[in-house]
Amino acid sequence: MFKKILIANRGEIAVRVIRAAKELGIQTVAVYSTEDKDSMHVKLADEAICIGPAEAKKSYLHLFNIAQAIANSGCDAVHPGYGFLSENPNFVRICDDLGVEFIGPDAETMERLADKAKVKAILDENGIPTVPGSSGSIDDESSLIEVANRIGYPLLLKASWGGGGKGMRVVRKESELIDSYRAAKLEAKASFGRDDIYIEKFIEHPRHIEVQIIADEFGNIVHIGERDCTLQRRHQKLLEESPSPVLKEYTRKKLHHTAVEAAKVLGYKNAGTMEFLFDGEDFYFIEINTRIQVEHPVSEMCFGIDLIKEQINVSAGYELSFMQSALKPEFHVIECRINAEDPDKFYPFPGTIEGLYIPGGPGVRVDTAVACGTKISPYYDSMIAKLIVRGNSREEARKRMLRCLDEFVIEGVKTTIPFFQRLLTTNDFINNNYDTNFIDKKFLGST
Ligand code: MV4
Repeated sequence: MFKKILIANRGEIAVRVIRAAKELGIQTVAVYSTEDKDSMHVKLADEAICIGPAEAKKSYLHLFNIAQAIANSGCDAVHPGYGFLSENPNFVRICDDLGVEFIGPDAETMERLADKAKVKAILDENGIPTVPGSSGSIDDESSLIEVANRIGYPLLLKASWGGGGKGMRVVRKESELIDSYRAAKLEAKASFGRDDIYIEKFIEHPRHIEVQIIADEFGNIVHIGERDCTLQRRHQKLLEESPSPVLKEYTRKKLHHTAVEAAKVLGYKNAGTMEFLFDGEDFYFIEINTRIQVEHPVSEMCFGIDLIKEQINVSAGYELSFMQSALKPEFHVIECRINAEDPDKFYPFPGTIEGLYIPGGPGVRVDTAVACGTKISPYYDSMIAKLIVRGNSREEARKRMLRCLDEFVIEGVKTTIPFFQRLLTTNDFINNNYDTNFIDKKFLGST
């Protein structure tokens, strides 16, 4: 087993990884920007190394500074968390060159799977259902028109190397196609440095459902159920739950099986997530995430496992600690992302936490790195805490979440708590009557 892990991240995910490592008897090294010198992840780690000033580009994203910290720390493994360098194959190669294990997929796999158009084409050839669209990226404007006519409108242009909705354009009629294509290309180039675009049929009212998988080096691949992440705002997830309240048992089993098959086809190792769109009847693969995600605790609480420990285990070359047959979803779980934001406009609202009471009690988990006096920095994302609750039914989990939101006290900054209190009491949430457009179109429009 590893002796010392460096955590190349900050905030609640750094704390989460430090806790898992400690329980495994592994020493921990935090890295931090000057802005974060008093943060919880620095306090909780056995050692801490400063990697630069506040701006992420000069610290948490700075390959050379982090490489130096890795070399100086004497660690034998690195956990990247999510965001920052977690999906950067060059960072994985740096770890390789330094002789330390990157906790995640290997560099070649990470790079190969970053091309979403390519991944879809490969899965399609192997019988995995994907959204109808182009096979790979579109090379020129004449094939664009040809493919668009074959698929039909409305359609969606997506950046092959993209994420977060950047470089995405809905096209409703042929007259808009070329202009939208050129605009998507420019946006993709500016955001990701590559302007490859692919086309999909636009699914107007999907649910966004993802399947957690984890694979070891012995060929064992298991799924840890699905997470319904339909409730988003500007491609930022707000609330996630498991199991998805809209899947019938037959479809759910087929979805899980499909996710595991896709992981096999792609030769995937370590923890990953297969994202699907569900249109009420069928599901379609859209992309794979090669990192641990923000919402991983939803699956952990549903199944009673520890995904970070399993990631560390399989990266160290051990077998997964459980088989598929041992995994049973035991609870309904809901997670709310509590952000320091103006709850009506969803603008970041940095400031200092002057007062804090964190809810507790049975079936409650709060992943956070804040305490009284913590400054929510404008330099990083505005998430203060993940509030995760479980119940024996969706209704019990919903009521427990409302109880916890009521208990939660965060003074000094505005938060998304009031938003969730309204959301969780609307009939559309209670009755599962929503799709990915819900927050943008209906919910905020009516308040
Ligand atoms: C889609 C889609 C509908 N049809 N693809 C958005 C981010 C990326 N992870 C996948 N996304 C979507 N892809 C097709 N073919 C709907 C979404 C989508 C979405 C779109 C608009 C506004 C909010 C959204 C939230 C989740 C997913």
